[in-house]
Amino acid sequence: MRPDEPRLPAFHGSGEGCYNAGSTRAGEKPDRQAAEEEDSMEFDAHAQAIETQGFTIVENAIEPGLIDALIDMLEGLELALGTEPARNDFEGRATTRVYNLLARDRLFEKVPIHPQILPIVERVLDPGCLVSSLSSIRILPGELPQPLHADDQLIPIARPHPPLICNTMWALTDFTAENGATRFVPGSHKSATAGDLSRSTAGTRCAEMRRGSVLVWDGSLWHGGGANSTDKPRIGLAMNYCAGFMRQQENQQLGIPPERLRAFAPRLQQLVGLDIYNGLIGHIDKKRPLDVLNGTKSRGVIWDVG
Ligand SMILES: O=C(O)CCC(=O)C(=O)O
Repeated sequence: MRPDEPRLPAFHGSGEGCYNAGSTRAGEKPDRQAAEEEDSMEFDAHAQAIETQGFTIVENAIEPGLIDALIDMLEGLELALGTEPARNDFEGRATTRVYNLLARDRLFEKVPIHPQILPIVERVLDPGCLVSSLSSIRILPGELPQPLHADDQLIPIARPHPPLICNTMWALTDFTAENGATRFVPGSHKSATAGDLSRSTAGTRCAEMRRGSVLVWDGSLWHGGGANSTDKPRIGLAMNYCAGFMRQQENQQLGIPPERLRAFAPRLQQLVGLDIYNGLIGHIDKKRPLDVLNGTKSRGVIWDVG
């Protein structure tokens, strides 16, 4: 936030490597249940903020070691892939992006299931939510503001509507007003129209946050990457989720090799769409995709119950 902007309520992650300012007094350790209850109340508060204002920032959510590893990995990937900026205004002519990250390296498997972020997304959507896409966004010096948009604006459903998409931006570097921090229009998730695709920053606020913090928003919120007037890149990870009954933005089942899918943690397998939603949606001949992939016996679908 800019200093003249009202501060968001301060939330503190309590994951490994994070200092949770409110959780302990010196020499005192809360028991596991108390810590879980405290986390749960924080997740509720974040979900409530998304409901009312369209966004929240989870400060210090990600372990510094994971941030370092992600930065190194992305640098290596961009070099290996020869990644260049796109040639369109939306992706940015001075921005590099690497898509389909779950297929690139096992390190990225930690991202969709992060214990300080996924519970918030599960509250905004529901636990049957899916990974919609996972990509990196490196805004280079000289980039202009991205056109203002809503991530659900290609979905032909009247607005406003309940959240269908819940997206997150992981700050791998500090995000500042000068280096391209994401800009957004608070409350616009309740608007009857989507973003106007203008580059104007009038009426927008800036998600200034420290490296390791995460911006989480309702997919109806108008937003866009900021301009970078510094001499250093702004690096973010766009970890995006959608409702379990929707089509994912990146095709996870074909885009990730079967041997990689088989090795995912069970929760990640669900999140990429290898389970069925509400006991039915996504089945193959009444089997879960995961059972088809593994040749294992399936529990069947909701029709088989009772
Ligand atoms: O890079 C950002 O801060 C936002 C990017 C974004 O909203 C998008 O590419 O859809």
